[in-house]
Amino acid sequence: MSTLFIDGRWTAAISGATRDITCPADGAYVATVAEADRADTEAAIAAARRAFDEGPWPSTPGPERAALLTRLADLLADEKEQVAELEALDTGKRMVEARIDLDDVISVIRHFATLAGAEAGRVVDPGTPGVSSRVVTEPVGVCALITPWNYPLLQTSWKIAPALAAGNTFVLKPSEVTPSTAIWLMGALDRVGLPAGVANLVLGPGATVGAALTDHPDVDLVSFTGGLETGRRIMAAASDTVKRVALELGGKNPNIIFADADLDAAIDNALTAIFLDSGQVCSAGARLIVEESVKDRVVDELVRRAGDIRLGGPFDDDAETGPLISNQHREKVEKYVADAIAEGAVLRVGGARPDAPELAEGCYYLPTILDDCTTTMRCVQDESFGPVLTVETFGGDTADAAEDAAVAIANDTIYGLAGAVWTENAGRAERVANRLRHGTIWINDYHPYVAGAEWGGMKQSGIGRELGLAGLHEYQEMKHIWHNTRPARAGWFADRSH
Ligand code: TXE
Repeated sequence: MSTLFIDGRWTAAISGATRDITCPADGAYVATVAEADRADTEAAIAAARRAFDEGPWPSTPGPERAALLTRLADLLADEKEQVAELEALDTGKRMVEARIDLDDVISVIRHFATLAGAEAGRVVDPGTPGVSSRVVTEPVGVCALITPWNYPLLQTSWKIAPALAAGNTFVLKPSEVTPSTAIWLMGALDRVGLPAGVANLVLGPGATVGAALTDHPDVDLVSFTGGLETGRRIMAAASDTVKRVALELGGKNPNIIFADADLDAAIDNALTAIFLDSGQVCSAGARLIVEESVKDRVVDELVRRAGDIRLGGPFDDDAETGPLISNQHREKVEKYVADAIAEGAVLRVGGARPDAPELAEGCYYLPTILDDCTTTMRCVQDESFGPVLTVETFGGDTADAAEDAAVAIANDTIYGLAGAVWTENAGRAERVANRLRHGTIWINDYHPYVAGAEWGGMKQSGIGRELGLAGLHEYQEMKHIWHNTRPARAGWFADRSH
């Protein structure tokens, strides 16, 4: 099964190992792919190293790199339906969501094409006659790009597009359970003319393939999106060779509703915030923090509507959200809910697998709301990465006290990725947004992002901001060049030769 892409060639794993991919929506067989190990990964790293040290790509002019990325975006636009189907079958997500993801991928690639073609570097005034001084940018080198399963091609595009725009070479390791769009991508990069060895693909488990990428001395940069525990391991593994590290490690994101909010809009968006893609979104609004005076109205309505959400697979046009990624992940979510109830949370809706026979073969879990939660509970602190909303309340004798309480609760987490505040009071909205220690804050909205804005986490949600479609800086080294056109003797140490 030749689905590894190394040095411009499709190849099987050296060991001959393979893995079957199945669709989480119904357990149906999707594909068989090669399962790499350390030896394949080292071959891919060697190819990327050669392509960086000897190949034309790092010194290819920016406009040519931009043109290649534009051809890639055009190709994806042409083949969007076919690629959306690959993504939907691997993840179980609905086609409508897969198509939206691919529109995002196309705009990410076009965004970085624009940056690749732009002038880089700047002139610095050296303050010395006869000297010119400038800061130039260079690619970092060989990048290990490790991605998860929830938005496979989108998260891949956030990494490969800036890496290529800046002139790096890379080895991509997608999640072992969602490899199909990464395989399409390698073929597409080959078709649009990327030189051999610049883009390499290894498929396989994190513990072997991922680990081989993060401790290898020939890898210069690791960019990882995934779970906090894995992120910690990767940062430790990368430290021996002092690699550049960019991490996006999820969040436990507060969604704060003040009593003076437009409650209909807030409730509607609170459902999207947590139940989109069954909560398997790093920025999911998993913590509802609602002012006491409107709590019953808000939560009763959320419970009613959550109970009506229709579940279904990629081709079910009536479905509103899909399955979890695997049975293993569903079991983790089930344990999380059981533990939450054991520690005092009150189950208001969900908390079980659906009983509809047509969903029996899929990894479905009902939209779930846990009421009466407090910040000290594990369910409020730990990411479930499933369709589970916890409810906390706040209040105060004065408006200022209520604001302080909401901010304190929302910041009481080791994560810091995203959050939202709902209020019709513009001053309060700004004050709260400024005080929240999370990397993206939405005011009276949830989830949107925009090419050109940055994305990344504070605290233990991560390191680095490149993941959000901003500049190329995470994938570039800065170099200062000082050019003295009138070299003079330095005169520090006496020349005693005469
Ligand atoms: O993620 P992992 P898992 C969170 C979410 C979820 C938890 C675990 O809370 O429940 O993580 O999910 C590769 N060295 N997020 O186990 O393990 C792995 O092969 C190098 C949040 O699926 O982090 C895959 O390619 N790589 C998140 C990638 O890391 C390793 C999205 C992600 O897998 C490795 C997904 C190692 N030692 C899960 N071990 C987000 N931030 O959006 C694993 N990998």
